[in-house]
Amino acid sequence: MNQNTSDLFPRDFVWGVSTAAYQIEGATTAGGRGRSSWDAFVAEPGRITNGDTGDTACDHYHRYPEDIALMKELGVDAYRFSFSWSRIQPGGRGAVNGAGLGFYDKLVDGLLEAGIQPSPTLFHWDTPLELEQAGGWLNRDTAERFAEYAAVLGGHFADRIPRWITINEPAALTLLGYGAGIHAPGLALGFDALPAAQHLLLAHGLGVQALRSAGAGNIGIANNHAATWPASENQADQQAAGLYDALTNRMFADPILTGAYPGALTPFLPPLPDGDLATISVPIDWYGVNSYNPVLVGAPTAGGAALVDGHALDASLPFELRELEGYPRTDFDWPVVPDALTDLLLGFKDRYGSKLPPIVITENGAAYNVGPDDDGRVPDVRRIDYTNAHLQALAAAMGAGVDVRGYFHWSLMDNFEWAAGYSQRFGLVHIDYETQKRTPKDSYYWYQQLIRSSKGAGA
Ligand code: IFM
Repeated sequence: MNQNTSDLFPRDFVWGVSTAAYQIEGATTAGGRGRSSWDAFVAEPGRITNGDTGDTACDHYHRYPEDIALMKELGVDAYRFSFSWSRIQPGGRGAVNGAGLGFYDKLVDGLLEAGIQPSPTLFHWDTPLELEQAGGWLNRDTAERFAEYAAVLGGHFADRIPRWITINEPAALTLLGYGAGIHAPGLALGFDALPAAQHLLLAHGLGVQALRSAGAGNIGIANNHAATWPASENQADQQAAGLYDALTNRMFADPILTGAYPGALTPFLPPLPDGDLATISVPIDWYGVNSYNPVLVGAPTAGGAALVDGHALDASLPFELRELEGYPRTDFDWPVVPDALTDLLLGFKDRYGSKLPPIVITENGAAYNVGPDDDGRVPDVRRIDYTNAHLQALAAAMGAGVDVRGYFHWSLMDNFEWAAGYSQRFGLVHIDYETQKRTPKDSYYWYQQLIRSSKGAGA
């Protein structure tokens, strides 16, 4: 199985794993780190399953050498992590915190010594709290502050970092954080959340410019995408699915790749200042796709509710997520539909044509909550099946002409899954949160073998 799947990828394909700062680092008060929107959000009662917080998480801040060793053994080419803005600029602006940069110096140097390409995301949702309290991403100033932060990171790391990602999943932050109130900062503004999208887009464009001015190259963004299927042929369902697609898939991709918003969103968007779209669509070197599963969308039904991971959204929304029946489900209740990844990528090729740069899969994976058995082994065979099937679906898209350069599995290790706390395990490495013991799962060894075979190194 491994051998066959690995044969489908070119020798220079980049194999990686992904994580994010707030989800793994812990040590939220160490080294002069400031508070972030997520520190404040998790402290609000009822926000997170079991009242979990990222205070300790995987204690990666202290255990990063062990985690680098695990990645070296795994054989990945690249590691996607994120910088915590609050470690670098505790208040989100101005003076740089040397201890914060120092942590990432050690991480980056350790990765380079291990032969792993550091591939950081500048911002993965943990907005410095002072900026959040000043309006966060609803405030245009946050985009300017992000540019300043990007310049700091570019200036410090350009000569050591071979691949950069500006922002992770701005659509998720806009819609879940400002639209639905499920993520930090917990605002349920509905369509009034959309200025946050504009400012995140602007931040991306300004960030690309700041990184390039500092000498950094090979820059992309990691956007979340789901193949969006209308619930039926009827016009109301088609329209609802079209709007959902515009909001979740096209609100960021279209302006970045084509310099224009999808027409369906115009009624909801405040006018943009002149020049913003040119900044937003500044060329990138590759486009990152985070994708897990497709969605089935229909027109709202009486008494129906749009659901995201068990959270009911505002019932007055002009669309509704429907149950995709007939597919296996992960333990997070996400449908497993590998072909949807092929579908999604072919859709990208059709929609954006020559405007689409090479793609990198910056996240893909699944939550299966399997722990060690009596022999200490973690037999997470469903993760292996999920990943294998998605890699085959990816290869099918590549075979049909989509230029994909790399795959980063989400995630290296179990971690803090946002509103779901520690209840969902996405890792190739199991974390015992009591002891912080790391146990590579069967999927880790499977991925290791796949990478070796793909590089022609055999068993
Ligand atoms: O854990 C998240 C990650 O932070 C962003 N993309 C989706 C993952 C799984 O939900």
